[in-house]
Amino acid sequence: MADTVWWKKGIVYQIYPRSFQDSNGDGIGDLNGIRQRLDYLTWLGIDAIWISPVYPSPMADFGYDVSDYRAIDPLFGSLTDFDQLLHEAHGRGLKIILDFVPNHTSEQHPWFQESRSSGTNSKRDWYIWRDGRDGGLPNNWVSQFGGPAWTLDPTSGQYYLHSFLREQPDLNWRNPAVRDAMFKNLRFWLDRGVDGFRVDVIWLLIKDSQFRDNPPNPAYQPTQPAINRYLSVHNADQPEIHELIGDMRALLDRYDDRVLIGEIYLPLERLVAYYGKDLAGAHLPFNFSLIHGAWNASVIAETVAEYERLLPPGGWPNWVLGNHDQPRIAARVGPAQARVAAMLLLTLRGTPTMYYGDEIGLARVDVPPELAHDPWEKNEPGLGVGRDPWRTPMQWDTSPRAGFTSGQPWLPLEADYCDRNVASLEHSDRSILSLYRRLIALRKQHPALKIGDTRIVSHEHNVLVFERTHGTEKLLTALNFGQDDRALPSLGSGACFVLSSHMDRDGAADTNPILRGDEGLILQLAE
Ligand code: TEU
Ligand code: CA
Repeated sequence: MADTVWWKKGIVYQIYPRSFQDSNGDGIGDLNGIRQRLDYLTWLGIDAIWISPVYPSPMADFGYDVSDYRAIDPLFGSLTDFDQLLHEAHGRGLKIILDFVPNHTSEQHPWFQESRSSGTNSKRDWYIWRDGRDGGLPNNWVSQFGGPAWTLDPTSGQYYLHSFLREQPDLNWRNPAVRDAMFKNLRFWLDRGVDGFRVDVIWLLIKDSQFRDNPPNPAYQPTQPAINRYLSVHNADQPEIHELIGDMRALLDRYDDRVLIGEIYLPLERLVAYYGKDLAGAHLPFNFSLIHGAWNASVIAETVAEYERLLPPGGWPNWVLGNHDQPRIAARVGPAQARVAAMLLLTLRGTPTMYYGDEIGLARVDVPPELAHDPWEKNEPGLGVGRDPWRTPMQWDTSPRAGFTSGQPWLPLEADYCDRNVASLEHSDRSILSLYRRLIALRKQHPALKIGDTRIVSHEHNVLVFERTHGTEKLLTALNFGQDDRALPSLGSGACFVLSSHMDRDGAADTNPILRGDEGLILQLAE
């Protein structure tokens, strides 16, 4: 076990930097703020921090529109602050994973400024420029945030492609010069000592070389975001992507133990291809199936079984409950099931990624329209795609702005932050925060949970039971996704309660214990 690499045995914690901790009173979280909270992260027990983008950016998409890949936006601090954060994190044994945004730059990036300056500029082909077709757009591709994926540039009369906002022009990854320049940017951070990257929309980097129209989606409903109008056959998940990811991975492999995580929204059977041939692709292609599937025992059992079946030999699984783009878990399943979800995430086989604030049970924080920031919400008003309610400030204590800032927080705090905050919950034995901390500690303490094998035992009556084993150690997780009490299958003699999600029982278990509604249990079976 000692030789198991850190990203397999560790827990990743995502920080949305604007919302974690403000250190200078401007109402926006920053790097020094994160550094001030390292003690908390060590106390919680996580192993690696993934920080959403902190590079210079006009913030059209809050950092996912990068104008300089080799610096820190003054809003978040400086390179010196970053180095200090990295140094202090490493001093505590914490890894730092940066967000790399290669699909597009900001329109303010000097490369795009050059590229758009004329049809013959040497950087013209660094982006994706096309002539219109029949007096209209080059093809029918839609932006992920709604509206056409093409914008006409009057200087040359050509259109440029943007899979997201028009302020986020897509780079042309078929151009070797783009690869070189972007790989150099990766090396800049690797040389500084970062422990890896979460690569934004990695499955979108390569597009159809002929720019063919996408076919219509027969299941499209007008209540859905416009991106669902067509099937993403030609603008995403192209075969050539795997060679590119292989090159990216080879670059990381020139350093010690760096991790490559890919953000990929694809069904499991397509997702697993991103491990690459002979596992030479992403170490961890993000598995979002717990975000999109129904919340019940049989669907989750099927998902786990399907994923385990599809994983390539040696491919290491991973699980995610939420991120800055998705409704928080507590909002999706409610506060009682959020505790069951915590136990699921932290006892499944594979690296768990937590989203900041989920450990205090943060749910949806209503953001009045006049305070809304998310450009997606502005692009597709009325569709409920605004991501602000999942990006609100971390709540640390009962002081006036929850300890997040001395100024005006950029997004509102939850109305009940006086009850839901780290300082209050850390001292309460049965709080969700205490539950997360116990689960994290257990995962560290038990090789069966950390790196053991898994097997689904049953999924009847909305109760999922699965086993984790390592050597002679055998643990069982039983999760009740419903509200009714259920008897567990017979455990044999000598079983012990390790932890209930209600945090009110331990010690010897009966042979047929009752699992209460909304309860999760970890049991240790006799050897
Ligand atoms: O998100 C990619 C992305 O495709 C999501 O917006 C997705 O469409 C949606 O959430 C699925 O439900 C990444 C970043 O995580 C996001 O914050 C950025 O806005 C986007 O890329 C552009 O860089
Ligand atoms: Ca600040």
